[in-house]
Amino acid sequence: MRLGGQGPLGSWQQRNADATIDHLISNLESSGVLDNFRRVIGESGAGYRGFVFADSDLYKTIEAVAWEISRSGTSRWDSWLDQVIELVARVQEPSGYVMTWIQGLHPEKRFAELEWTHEMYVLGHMIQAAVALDRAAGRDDLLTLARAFADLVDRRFGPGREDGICGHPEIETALVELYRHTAERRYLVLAERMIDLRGHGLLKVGGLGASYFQDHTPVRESQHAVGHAVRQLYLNAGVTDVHLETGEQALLDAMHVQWDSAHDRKMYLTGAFGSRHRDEAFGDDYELPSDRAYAETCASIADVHWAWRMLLAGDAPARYAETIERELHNALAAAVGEDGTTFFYANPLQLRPDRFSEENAPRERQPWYSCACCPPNLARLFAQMSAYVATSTERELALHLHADAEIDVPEHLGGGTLAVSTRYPDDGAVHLSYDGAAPLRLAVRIPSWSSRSTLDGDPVQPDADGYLRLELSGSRTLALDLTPRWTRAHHRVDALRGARAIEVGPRVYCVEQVDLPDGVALDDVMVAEGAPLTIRSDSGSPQVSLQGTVRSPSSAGLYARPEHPSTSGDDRTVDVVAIPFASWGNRGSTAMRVWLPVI
Ligand code: FUB
Ligand code: ZN
Repeated sequence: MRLGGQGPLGSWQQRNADATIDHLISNLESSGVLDNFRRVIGESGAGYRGFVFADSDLYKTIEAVAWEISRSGTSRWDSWLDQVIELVARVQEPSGYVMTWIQGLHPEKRFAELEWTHEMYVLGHMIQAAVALDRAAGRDDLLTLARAFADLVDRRFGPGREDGICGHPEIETALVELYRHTAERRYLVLAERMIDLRGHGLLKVGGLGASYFQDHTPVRESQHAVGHAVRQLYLNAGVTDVHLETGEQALLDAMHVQWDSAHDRKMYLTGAFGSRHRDEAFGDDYELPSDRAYAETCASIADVHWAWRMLLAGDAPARYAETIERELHNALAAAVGEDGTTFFYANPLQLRPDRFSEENAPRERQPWYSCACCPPNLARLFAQMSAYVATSTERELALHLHADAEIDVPEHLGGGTLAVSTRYPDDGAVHLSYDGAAPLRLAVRIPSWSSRSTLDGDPVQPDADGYLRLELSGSRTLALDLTPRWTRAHHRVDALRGARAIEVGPRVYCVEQVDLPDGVALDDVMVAEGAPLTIRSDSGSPQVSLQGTVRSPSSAGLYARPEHPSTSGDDRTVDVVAIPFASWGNRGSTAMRVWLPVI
């Protein structure tokens, strides 16, 4: 499976390889992540730098390199891998333990403050990197180290031993993958045990409350996505993984309840999560402020992981694929600058002109953060993205994401190559061609927003599950409907009442100050209900043009009696251009908004 360069997914992968990975590697050095390892073995005199979980930045970067090796076969980073894996090996204790914050700074806290120390979180990332490297490059040196650490955790916290869970879920999904990779069932048992133990108040919660760590209620009884958003979503990925391996229905039932909570009541239009800066947390149902959205990049990545596992669980693949698509083309696309070396940590849907920069929520993308979880997380996701495009069953090949790609068709479905040629979502035409001897049984997802889809010009309707089934031989062209559309929010979302957003295909659009005439403030621009939207695709991603109204605020001040007019009466029209949210903030620090007030 190879992504091509005509569409964004393939271009993001190329940018990741050309710019992002080297940028990460140089920041691992300058931010002290590698020195943290060296100081444990006396090879650096520098003090510990970064957050307690800084080791995970290295492991995520190794994972990104691993998936890039599997994509392109590059050996460009082989000697870097040799060096850093050898460094980790020297830092690792004979017991298997390796975690530089504990070893170098707080040995007394080893496994003693699991709510904060992130030891198992770091191990989770180490495992994921190690499995990726063995799969991608056939090198198992990191895997040997990761297994030694995992075995230590198993000896200490495995069945019949001490009860312990990590304050930050992540190890659960990693352990299931380690089980899949090694066929050692005890890793699956350990993952399941950690899920069973959660929700019984094992963590000493301090002022945050147990829900911050999802330790307030047993997983199988949980009703709401709550607390720290990344933790909840990684946990859900792990729970779904355990269900996929054990088949336990109660876990999947709980995940359906969680899914509805997170996606039907707490997800931003852009596929972002976490409406509170405080505790980096989910808000209440329908609490979705655009300007104060925290919307951490890692939360959308975690949700991609979870959604993919829900898709594999089999019940409603189109729903999960469409969610992944929303996240990739909006929140996650916007989280990286065109340069591939600057990143957003928080992804609000509105930037006011005078909004100050906060830590983790700056006005502009930054090359790095003191809490640097997001940049390497993006890199590993982009490097791995081809894995999310298609699946196969005994019966058919299912195309979940529309992406320029070449897909190796499994032998039992006829072998050969399915070529998907498309500029989607810049263009709705998806050309499918298959070179096998017999027709390929293909299921292609038709997105819910595509109201008039055609195949070779003839109207088509998907089956009830959202997939169009065809027997493909030779070439055919599916055309998805990219007519721009208005979107409203549920009436309970107070922050969005009286506002509309523009969407085109899977993309959410926004308006930036830089596209408005001089003297027009973005926050004074309003739109008429149902105003006509015109797509313009001169070059690059299509823009949407429309007519708006510039409202001159009345002199009544911030609050006034309802009968007092809110405008000074000299409203005027203005030409408005909307661009994909994915590319906002690439032309300087300018005001931006997704939701436009209706006049
Ligand atoms: O705690 C590890 C990571 O740091 C979390 O996932 C992010 O939200 C950030 O707090
Ligand atoms: Zn993050």
